[in-house]
Amino acid sequence: MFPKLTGILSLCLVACSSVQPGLTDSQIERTAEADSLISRLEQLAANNRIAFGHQDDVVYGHTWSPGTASGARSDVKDVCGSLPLVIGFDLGHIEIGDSLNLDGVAFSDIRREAIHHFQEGGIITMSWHPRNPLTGGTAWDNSDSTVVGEALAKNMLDSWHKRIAEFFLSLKTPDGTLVPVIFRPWHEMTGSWFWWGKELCTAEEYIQLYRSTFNAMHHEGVNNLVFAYSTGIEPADNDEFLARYPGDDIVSVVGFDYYQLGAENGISQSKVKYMSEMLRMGKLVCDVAKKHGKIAAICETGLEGVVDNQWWTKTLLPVTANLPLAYVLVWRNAHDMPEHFYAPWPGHSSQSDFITFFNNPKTVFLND
Ligand code: BMA
Repeated sequence: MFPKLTGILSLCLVACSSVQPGLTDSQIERTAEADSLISRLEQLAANNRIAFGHQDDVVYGHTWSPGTASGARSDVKDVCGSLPLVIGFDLGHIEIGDSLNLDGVAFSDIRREAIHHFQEGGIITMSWHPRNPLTGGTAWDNSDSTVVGEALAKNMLDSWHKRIAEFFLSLKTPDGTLVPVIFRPWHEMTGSWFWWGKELCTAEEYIQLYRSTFNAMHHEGVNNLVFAYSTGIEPADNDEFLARYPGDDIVSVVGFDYYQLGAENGISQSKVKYMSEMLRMGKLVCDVAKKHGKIAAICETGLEGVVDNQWWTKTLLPVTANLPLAYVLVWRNAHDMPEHFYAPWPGHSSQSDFITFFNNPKTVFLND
């Protein structure tokens, strides 16, 4: 499918092979499928539905490893009979040319499953936990606060961008249609646990970093992306949320990541805090979305080990009930860390509550 070109400026962009800072959303080149994905997300939110998402859903699960049953299994489907509508994958380590991502999933499996899920009517989102380009450490290596400035000044991300661009362009169905992807780079920038975090770079540097990724994708002809900007829960208000916002001209989804923390003081207390912060941030992103003509979402969430049998209907559902959020994605069910899972698996104690959540008219799964 050829990218849709709108506006004279877009035509110039093809010739110039770079995107200028002043572009408006309508002037960006995007495939018809990426535009349809945006409309679909808008419709979900407008109809007061919410798509359910799960990270790595089809590439491994609580009791099965990557490679063993990729594409043939899903913990979520084994519990409720349907795949999630949204499946998340992570591109961490693609930048260094590895064949497996940071959690041991083959990029060839991610490619195959992303294409397949799209063909089945599903939605794909991709995050990226790239290594630290200065120290060679992980995405969580926040030991050096010059990294973003250095990476930008020395064009250290050029080869990394080329590799992710190549991957996005390889997500093609047999008829040549590029799979649209909600791409969520440089996430949780309001905290300081990643090397691109708040205390490690200025707002200007962060915005330059995000825009360099956007520009690089367009330079490489990647037009199947819908960009998401997802903070933590640090922002106290819209201004703080938008302090590092890369711009209305390039972002389509505004969201946040937040988890219910372990129950140091008892599950009921952690639930109270989680629900109040989810409601506060949910309202905040919906308000920003409304004012900026964007789509609001909960890009990452969950309660590790789902140690509350009624978490789905008594915690997650109520915080999303009255908000126009397009989707909510829970994090991965690790196969090699028994307590590290965020969706139920067959036999898990929250299974029946999850089925009630699945049957609720608000939630949307692939089979809906
Ligand atoms: C984190 C954990 C890690 C994982 C990372 C990227 O939150 O799940 O184990 O490596 O996400 O998927």
